[in-house]
Amino acid sequence: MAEDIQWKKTHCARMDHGGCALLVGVKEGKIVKVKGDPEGHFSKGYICPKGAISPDRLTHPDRLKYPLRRTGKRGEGKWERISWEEALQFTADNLNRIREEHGAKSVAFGVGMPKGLEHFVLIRLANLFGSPNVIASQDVCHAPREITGIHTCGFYPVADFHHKSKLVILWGSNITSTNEEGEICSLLLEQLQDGTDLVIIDPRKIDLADKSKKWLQIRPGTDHALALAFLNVIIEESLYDKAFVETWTHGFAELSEHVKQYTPEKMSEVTWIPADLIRETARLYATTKPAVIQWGNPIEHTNNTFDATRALICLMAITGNLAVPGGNVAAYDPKIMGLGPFVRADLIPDKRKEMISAYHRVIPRLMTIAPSYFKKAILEEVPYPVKGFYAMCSNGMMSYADSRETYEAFMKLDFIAVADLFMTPTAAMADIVLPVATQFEINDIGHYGIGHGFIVARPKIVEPPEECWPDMKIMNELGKRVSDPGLWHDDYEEFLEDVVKPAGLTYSEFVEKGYLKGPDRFKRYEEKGFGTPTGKVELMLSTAEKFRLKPLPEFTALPEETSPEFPLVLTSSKSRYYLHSSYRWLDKLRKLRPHPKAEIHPETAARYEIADGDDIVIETTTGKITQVAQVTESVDPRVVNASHGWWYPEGNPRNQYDWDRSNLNILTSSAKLGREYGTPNLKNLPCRIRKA
Ligand SMILES: Nc1nc2c(c(=O)[nH]1)N[C@H]1C(S)=C(S)[C@@H](COP(=O)(O)OP(=O)(O)OC[C@H]3O[C@@H](n4cnc5c(=O)[nH]c(N)nc54)[C@H](O)[C@@H]3O)O[C@H]1N2
Ligand SMILES: Nc1nc2c(c(=O)[nH]1)N[C@H]1C(S)=C(S)[C@@H](COP(=O)(O)OP(=O)(O)OC[C@H]3O[C@@H](n4cnc5c(=O)[nH]c(N)nc54)[C@H](O)[C@@H]3O)O[C@H]1N2
Ligand code: SF4
Ligand SMILES: [Mo]
Repeated sequence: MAEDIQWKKTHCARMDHGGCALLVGVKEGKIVKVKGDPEGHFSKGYICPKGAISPDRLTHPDRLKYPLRRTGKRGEGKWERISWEEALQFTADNLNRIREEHGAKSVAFGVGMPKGLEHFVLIRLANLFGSPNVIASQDVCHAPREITGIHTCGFYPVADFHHKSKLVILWGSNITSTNEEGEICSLLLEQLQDGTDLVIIDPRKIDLADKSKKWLQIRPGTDHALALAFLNVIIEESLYDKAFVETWTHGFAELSEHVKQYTPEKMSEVTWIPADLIRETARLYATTKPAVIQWGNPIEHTNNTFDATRALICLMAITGNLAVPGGNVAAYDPKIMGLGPFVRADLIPDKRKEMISAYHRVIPRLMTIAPSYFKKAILEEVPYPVKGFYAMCSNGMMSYADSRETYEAFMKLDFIAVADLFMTPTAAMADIVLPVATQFEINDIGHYGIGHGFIVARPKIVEPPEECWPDMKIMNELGKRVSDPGLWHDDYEEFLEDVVKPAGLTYSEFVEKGYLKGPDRFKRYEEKGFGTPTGKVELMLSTAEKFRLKPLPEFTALPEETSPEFPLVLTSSKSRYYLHSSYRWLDKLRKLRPHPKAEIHPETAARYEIADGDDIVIETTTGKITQVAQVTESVDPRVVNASHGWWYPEGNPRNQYDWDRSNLNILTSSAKLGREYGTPNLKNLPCRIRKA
């Protein structure tokens, strides 16, 4: 039997940021097995349980297979099957009508976590349609790191796992569960085996804590305070890289003076980390070279994210760990098509001034709209009304902060089209639902535009079922009906050719190679300076006044005020078994993690008379939800670590599949946003719990 399995190579996708090289076994046109490819350049045979189960996404009986049009009231769960021709024309007619009545910018285009090349085809669709409004999760995902990086040192400093570091700090990054940015956790595990030291900064005792030299159990949402205390110690004790600081930084004197106030003792009260441990860790980071900070998502989950990311880059710089092998580096792309030409940014020159966020004066270079500002435009018509929405790869009902507000906003929209592979709470709110072909069923390119300097091939393995279309094809055909048809391809697969053509390759030649990686280049500043106005790392921002930014990173107060009524602190983390809101419908994954778990300490459980496995109500000033208590010593007694992304595919379709029962974002609010990125507080929320 094994003999008639044909093994094909591709890369994993859409279970996290993707990247592991896979061998996919096919028999009679069906995928029968998936395993890690030992020849994989980055992953060398690694595969996680999600990756192994990933073909089950394709064969679920309830998968969307035909275009659907709403027949009942919005959200009522009544649909009729229609043809693709009708679906495309109905969508195009609505988008064109709204553009005529209210202008192109009153149609917004939504994406979620970047999943594949369609992400950039969607931005192109928005540009060609004439709308400056692409709604994305960037406010809480990577924009703070990337764009603060560009303003501070001219590039996005990614962790270089391709060269050996003496010390790795996992700062709010649970890489063995999340494989962040496809920075394949196998590369890190290899280094650890090879003697690299590890420091963990996490409110939870994550798996790797046992392998770490130090674990700093930080109070959620206080990462900026900790980073400032590190700066204080390193500067006070003269542990910084003097030659680098003198030649290559701007504003060191001002930073030194400014961080004097953030003593380990004072910041210990804020962060709950003992002052001695702060001192020892700062010393360790400053004196071990090269040392790298793998910074995770939680540093982007409060309205202080600008301070946190600024302080972290200052740390990388003054310790001489910026742009060196095994440190935090600029990644250079291989010779492929640039993003600007791909999305036809030239066709929408006034985007910066016209986009919704221009009104809110977000940081320059953030080119997508934070969901909270998008909802303000729908509900309050500020700065202008938004009436239409085309969303793909995105489940805003679950992933945007303040879910009840999201519901209200979606109810108020004139027209919503959603492309997905399953009927999600967001798709359930649409007028038109478009069934997509996805990973293993489409030719795709991974990691384009992600900033890590490589792309991976994800060739198609099997045919999609029934009437499922690749997103790229849907948009290519819709695009011809809502914008100049001459700017779209005859065959959507030409988008793949466009990307790799500058490398002198066809898509199939690229597939043969498997991946393309840009050159390793270190200390490029020695030739050209840093890409900032001063040509140096701007510890103090020279553009602060011009862009109304803080010149120096600060700690002023906790993201949310403490309150006796809500005595516990809420945080969350991603599940190793799911991607955000996706795939709760897969039996094999559901068996591994059947419920949304909320971790609480045994003391806390005892205080509230809660037993392991009890349903508990978690409540903040914004709302309440139910999750399942998991009693564990891995969290502080003052902390609740809840699960994100939970809805129930088996739930009631008329209630959007019980979207409000366990959804973490019912508890978050978009009332208080960080000005630079429009980021809400997802961490450090005062909360209370009780047995349900
Ligand atoms: N409170 C809280 N909120 C958060 C976060 C958090 O930690 N806490 N995390 C934030 C982060 S980092 C992110 S990136 C966002 C993620 O938010 P989203 O991107 O909205 O969430 P996902 O579940 O990744 O994906 C959304 C949808 O994409 C669909 N999908 C999968 N593959 C395809 C495909 O090929 N084509 C199409 N059309 N659809 C597909 C899935 O079925 C799913 O319904 O959430 C953010 N929201
Ligand atoms: N399995 C899986 N993998 C994923 C995803 C997924 O949903 N599931 N999502 C993908 C996406 S879009 C992203 S952006 C990445 C995110 O990847 P990560 O950054 O690794 O994601 P998280 O799990 O949100 O947070 C990482 C760790 O931070 C800890 N933490 C919580 N609050 C705080 C805090 O306030 N400070 C600090 N220092 N630590 C804190 C959590 O306990 C957790 O262990 O993962 C990607 N990979
Ligand atoms: S770690 Fe991510 S890329 Fe690798 S197999 Fe698992 S889901 Fe796929
Ligand atoms: Mo993300």
